[in-house]
Amino acid sequence: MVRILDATLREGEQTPGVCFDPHIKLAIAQLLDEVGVDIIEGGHPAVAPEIKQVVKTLASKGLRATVSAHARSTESDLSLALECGVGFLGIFYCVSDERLSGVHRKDLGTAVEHITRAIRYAKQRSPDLVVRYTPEDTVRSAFRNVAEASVAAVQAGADVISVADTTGYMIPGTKNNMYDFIRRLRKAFDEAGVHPKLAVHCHNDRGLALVNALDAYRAGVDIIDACVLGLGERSGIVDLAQLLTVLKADFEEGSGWNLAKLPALYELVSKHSGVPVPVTFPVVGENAFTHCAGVHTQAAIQNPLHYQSLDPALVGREMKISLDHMSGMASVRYALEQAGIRGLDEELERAVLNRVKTIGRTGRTVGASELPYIVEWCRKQAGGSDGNAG
Ligand code: HCA
Ligand code: CU
Repeated sequence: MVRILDATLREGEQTPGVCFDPHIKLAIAQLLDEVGVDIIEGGHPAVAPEIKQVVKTLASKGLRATVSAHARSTESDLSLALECGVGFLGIFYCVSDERLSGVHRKDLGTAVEHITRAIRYAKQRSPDLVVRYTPEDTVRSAFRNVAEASVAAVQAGADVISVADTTGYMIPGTKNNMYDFIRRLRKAFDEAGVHPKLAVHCHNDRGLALVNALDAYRAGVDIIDACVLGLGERSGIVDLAQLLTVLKADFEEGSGWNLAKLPALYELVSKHSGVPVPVTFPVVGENAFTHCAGVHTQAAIQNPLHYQSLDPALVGREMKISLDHMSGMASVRYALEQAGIRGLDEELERAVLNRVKTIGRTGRTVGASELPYIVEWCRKQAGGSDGNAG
């Protein structure tokens, strides 16, 4: 079983303009717990006292999920994180040659010394803590640096090594692909006699975060990071709902997940992040299970699978038919049936369809609550013209 780490409260808050109130963070964590994610990254306690307070409160909330804190490899960052009582600690330090010489002004040996000291310190203070080490920008760093730092990190006590595609750089089918990277790293670990769990953190700069995460899954990673709405730096990371849905629907993962909670989770996060859910967003978008064109609706009404490959019930949703300029008679009849409006003759049904199409051409759809008024209007027009004729 793969495990899921949700990073909405940490990486998600690195989305420009996103800052959740502490009580909203608790509500988000509660829903994440109900969905069934395994690890909730609560924040980076050294960033602000309010963040530390939230991480600490989350850690003592008795959630089923393990609460995690994010930290640089400095003693002050680590102390603040450890004071929160978390069960999981993520330490990151970039070991690319460019970063080592340009930013850290250290050689690899000194950097490794720094990283291992931090891990030993954390493990000494909290022996049961699960420690993850991330060589930031893993996939663009020299492989030998990543391998050397990671092997040393594991020998110092790290339990998990995370492969971060910090800039959304990997492309399946090219030499820079996540599957081969994970396999190569696992081999290097085996050769060094260390056996950490592997995690993956995929950014979405090329729109390939989910595909790369699935590539990592295929290569056998143990933990996958995701965020609600795919929030995060720049184009964010893997979208949680899409990841969970694919893993459950197509890979038999997540027997304990309750994906029917996803719509409520997305509504909450969208409202308080100010990031709207695009209508076309898979799984949770307004249109994700809505059929529009006459040909589609006619077939979907008979059997939704003609035009759906996912069961909306999996995520607590229903198939919908859109009433607009694309509608045909089947759509109108279905909508009337759904609204409990029965006994219309064909002429009246056609009048309703014409009205729906006219409204649709103005660029909007007809909602279920509007339909009875259209029926009433059309009935009156028919009655009126009957009257005139008589
Ligand atoms: C960051 C970068 C990070 C770290 C991931 C990790 C990334 O914002 O600190 O610590 O596992 O994408 O590399 O999110
Ligand atoms: Cu990131």
